[in-house]
Amino acid sequence: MKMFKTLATAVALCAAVVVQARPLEEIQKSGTIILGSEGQYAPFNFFKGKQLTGYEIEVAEAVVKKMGLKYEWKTVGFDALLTGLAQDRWDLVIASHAITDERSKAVTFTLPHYCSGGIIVSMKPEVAKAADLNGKVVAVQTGTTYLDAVKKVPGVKDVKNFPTDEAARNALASKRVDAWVTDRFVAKEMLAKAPKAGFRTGDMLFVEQVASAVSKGNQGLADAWNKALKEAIADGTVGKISQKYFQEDVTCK
Ligand code: LYS
Repeated sequence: MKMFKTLATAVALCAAVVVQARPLEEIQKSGTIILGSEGQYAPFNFFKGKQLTGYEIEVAEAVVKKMGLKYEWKTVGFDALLTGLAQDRWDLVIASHAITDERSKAVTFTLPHYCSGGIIVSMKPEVAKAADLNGKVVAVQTGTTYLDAVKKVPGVKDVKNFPTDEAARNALASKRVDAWVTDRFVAKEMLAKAPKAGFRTGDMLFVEQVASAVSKGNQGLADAWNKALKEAIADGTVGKISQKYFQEDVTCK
């Protein structure tokens, strides 16, 4: 009896730990793909009232339509999104994650849906280049490639982490930091929306390709997504969405 109980506990533990990502066939059978995003990163993914929207939200919805599926969105903090794939909380994450070697160890990336990079934003003309960050305090969102990049800039006095990109921006606006590093298109949109706020963009620190991610090795799903994404780029659907949000084409050329 005791042995049986131990065995039963072991089986239950295994079942709890080994969560299997849903393969494409299973998603197709259910008819609905579960998508994960952040919802706090305008103009890529954000809430307009109760409605989740933005460049990559609209791109995802167009891609899913081409895949012949319905979608259901889940939103959580940026930091929890990729781990949620391994826990099978959603089938695919689209939340402005750049393709990096580190992340590629844990997840499988699809083809990129935009090409961009990290840019320096400050309120002083003398803080514009990487070298200008020497002795300065810089704000970034936790878990981002901006954090990794700023850590590598020699002489930075302090890197302050914030749970959202908006909180990092607010730290700059209230002059608690000297600079903020964010995505170049996020900065572009912000400057266009608030030209008198006193923000200025400086140099780009690095470039990156941004893609969605599926659970590590869920290749069937990645392939189906890639095929539909290619079609959506080729037929101009993605280009139209890009023009709407950025007045330019942000796809990778
Ligand atoms: N593209 C950056 C990265 O891959 C930032 C994404 C930030 C989303 N709020 O980490």
